[in-house]
Amino acid sequence: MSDSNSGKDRIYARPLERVGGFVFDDSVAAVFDDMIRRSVPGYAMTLSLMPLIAKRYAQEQTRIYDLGCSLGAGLVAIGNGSPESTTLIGIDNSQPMLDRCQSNLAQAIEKQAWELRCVDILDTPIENASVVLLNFTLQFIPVERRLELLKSIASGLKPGGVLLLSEKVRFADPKTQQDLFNLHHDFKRDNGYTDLEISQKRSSLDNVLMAETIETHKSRLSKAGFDHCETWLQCFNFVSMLAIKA
Ligand code: GEK
Repeated sequence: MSDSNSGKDRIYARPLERVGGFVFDDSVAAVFDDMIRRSVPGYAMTLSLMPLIAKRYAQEQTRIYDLGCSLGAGLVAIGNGSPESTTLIGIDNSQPMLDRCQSNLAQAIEKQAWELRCVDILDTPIENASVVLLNFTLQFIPVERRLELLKSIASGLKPGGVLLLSEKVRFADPKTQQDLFNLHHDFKRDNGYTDLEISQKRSSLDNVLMAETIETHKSRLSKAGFDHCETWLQCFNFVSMLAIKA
């Protein structure tokens, strides 16, 4: 990421009288790279392995979509492993994110054509796709609209295409849920966040980020039209899944 994205996340460092719902505004976009790397265990590894996934699944003359592309880290990673004839399409409904994404992609992507669209991913037709990324984005979509989104992705994928779905998850077993929740907080503390920052951020995400179980995701992916689905990476309560259209 370029210097314009290198701000340190201090958004919840001071006590707030009222913690509002989390939004992807300019202040978040300015520190987002630091925020996601210090908050999401496995984020860097997910990105680092995306080129291998692209090498195996991206097809000539197809589109590669990143739904909720933020600053473009996923597009750059997947672009690295994809044929030159692919077109990279980044979708996000936060203009501050896309403004920064635009300059990141201009510097990082040389091979492929690319375009960014500031729209809701629920209003985005998926066409002629071989790889679709939902890298920590489905969790922000209302639960009752997730199936229609996945159906639209499955129908827009070519045979042999894949959806890479990364999510924060929860666990049905209360002890497992508590233990992995605690480990996630240990990860954040270890990365320099204070208990105040962790608790204010958690409040801001209440009813904004809705985590589901791995089983719920797998069953929805199957209903949506994916033929094979498996977790390929898990770090505490964060997972990445590969859903394949036969
Ligand atoms: C990465 N994938 O760095 N329509 C379009 N965009 C949306 C919507 C929506 N309905 N809802 C949320 N977003 C990225 C990280 S961040 C994950 C993804 C996180 C966008 C939102 O604006 C934000 O940029 C992104 O989805 C989620 O690999 O913050 O934990």
